Amino acid sequence: MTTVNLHDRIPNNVNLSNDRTLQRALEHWQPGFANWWATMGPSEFSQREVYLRTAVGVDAEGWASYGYVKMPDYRWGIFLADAIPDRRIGFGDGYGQPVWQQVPGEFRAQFRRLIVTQGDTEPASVEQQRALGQTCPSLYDLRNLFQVNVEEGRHLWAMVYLLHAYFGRDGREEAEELLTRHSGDVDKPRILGTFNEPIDDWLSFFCFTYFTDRDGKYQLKSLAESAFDPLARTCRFMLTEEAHHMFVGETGLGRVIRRTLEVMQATGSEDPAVLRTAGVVDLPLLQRYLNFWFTSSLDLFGAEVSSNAATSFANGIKGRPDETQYADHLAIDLPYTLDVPLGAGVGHEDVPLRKAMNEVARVAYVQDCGMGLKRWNMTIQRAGYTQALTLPSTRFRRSIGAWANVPTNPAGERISQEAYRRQMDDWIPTAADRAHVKSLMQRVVEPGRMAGWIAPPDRGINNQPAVCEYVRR
Ligand code: BYC
Ligand code: FE
Ligand code: FE
Repeated sequence: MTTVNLHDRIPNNVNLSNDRTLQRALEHWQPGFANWWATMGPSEFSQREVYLRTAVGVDAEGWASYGYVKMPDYRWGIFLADAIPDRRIGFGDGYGQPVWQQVPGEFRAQFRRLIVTQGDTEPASVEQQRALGQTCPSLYDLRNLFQVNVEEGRHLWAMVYLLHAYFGRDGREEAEELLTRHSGDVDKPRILGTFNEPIDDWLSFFCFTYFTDRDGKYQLKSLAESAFDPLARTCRFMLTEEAHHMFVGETGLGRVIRRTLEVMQATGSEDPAVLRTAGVVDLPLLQRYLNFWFTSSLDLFGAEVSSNAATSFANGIKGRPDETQYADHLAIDLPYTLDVPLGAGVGHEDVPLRKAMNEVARVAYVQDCGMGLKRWNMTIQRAGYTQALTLPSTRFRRSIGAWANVPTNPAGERISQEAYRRQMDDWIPTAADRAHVKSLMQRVVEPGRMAGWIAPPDRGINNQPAVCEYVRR
């Protein structure tokens, strides 16, 4: 295993102290990061001690150490998964050749664009989530929010390391830019759509960590296949952190549902008005939140037909998630059938598989999204109710790709623009929905207490009790 230098100014397992120039460049970027965290991160809580895990190694067992840390003192660092000896390119035209330790000049622009896009999402999410601490439902949830935030900060470090180490001056400039674009900024927004959507309440946060961090999982899986080995190794390690983010989303939404079911049983009512008065989230409202964040996150995979994706695949830049599951890693000349708008209905079009790689990843993602819904629906059924949560069609409410701005209902059936506009309030959160959710967002910070709209977690963090002073003064 590579050695982890935790006591360097920048913790790392890349032997940073052996490359003085790089070390100095990153140390030069570091205060900018600290300043960004202090102004755009959860700064209100900078003096609190938070029970956080910190990466201290990269092997599967025991990479994490838990303890109370003030967030500004968090040990953000550079961690790459261990190199796989004699690793070979796993897909595309260079299949079977040795992987690269440097970026080939001809692919530099493409790599830079992907790394910048990936890097841009990480601080964006911290910016989106920065006010949530004010309305946390419990100290357990507050701690999880901060854990996600510091790790997204570390993911930014991961991409900045690659930019500094492999892209020279351009890379250093891009690293600066990552701190100057801001989520929702009218002049300098973040690159991808979802990362400019406000996350004002915890229901949105749980949907975001369920759906949008899961896009992160699939994009990182694709980049973990890359022939550029430092990128692959970085993404492999990031994936180990990502699991917790999706856990926060899945268990968060699961706890919301459990609490709603308790109140449905106690009141003997499924009427949203009754449930709202009782201070919980009715399931139709939750469905609209799911619809919103799922459809927004679908756009993050790019267009169904993409020559960017084809070139990236051909050149070994970006593979498919879990590339090893396929028998054929060249994917030449195979057709892939897509649903496309045809007249007033839905038609089919065969495109070369390589051009459809965004869609291949999206399909895997949608299937993964479905797992949580299955579990939640089981809970609902067991409680004796017939309501079920669903994922809308991938054709619904899209802004990118073949279905962009094509009006359909959540089942994916074509409808008129007029009908689409008229029924939108049934499909995505209304102003009244948001106002209700907002009214529930009261800060609960007494150890052991939980807001009334969410059930307590089954267990605590790192074998600690569920009720524990996870954040303290
Ligand atoms: N919004 O050829 P296409 C995460 C642009 S999440 C705005 O289909 P391509 C995280 C696209 O850039 C994971 N623009 O694009 C989660 C292109 O623009 P240009 C983030 C969009 O390249 C939670 C044009 O449309 N990682 O880590 O095949 C918390 C044509 O599209 C959008 C990555 O995304 C959009 N939604 O695919 C924290 C991985 N979609 O170049 C973190 C790196 C597309 O023509 N990025 N466009 O000006 C990529 O792999 C690719 O850039 C994309 C797009 C998959 C995003
Ligand atoms: Fe991330
Ligand atoms: Fe994440």
